[in-house]
Amino acid sequence: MTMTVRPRLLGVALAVAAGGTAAGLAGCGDSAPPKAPVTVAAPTIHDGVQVFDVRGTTKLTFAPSELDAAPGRITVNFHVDQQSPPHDFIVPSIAGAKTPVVSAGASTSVSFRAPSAGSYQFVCSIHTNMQGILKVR
Ligand SMILES: [Cu+2]
Repeated sequence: MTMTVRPRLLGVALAVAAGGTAAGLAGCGDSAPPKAPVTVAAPTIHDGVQVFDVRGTTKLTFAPSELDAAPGRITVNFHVDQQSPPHDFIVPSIAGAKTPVVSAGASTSVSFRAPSAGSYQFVCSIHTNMQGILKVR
């Protein structure tokens, strides 16, 4: 009898230990690249144009990093934070959705037409891990 009880107890103990280890590793052992928390923005509408204010940050992120839009005209007002490296804002799959490189403390804007529904990645051409998503619904 004790021969069957002991392995069970041992098994439970190992399961708990393994679970604890897995949970402990989940935070830093994930295979996905490190990402800033996703911040989602809805546009303000000016004369039928969807306007988003997007910042390039000192941490090499876009803020917000997700833009929720409908098909149609979009303007992105792009500002680069003080003390930040220069950034640009580019949606590679949408023609004309590209700003010049902007220095710390400066701003620019770009207007383009959001195509049909879908998810369109935007990037900074200087910092390859600096990405966001334009969601067109
Ligand atoms: Cu950048």
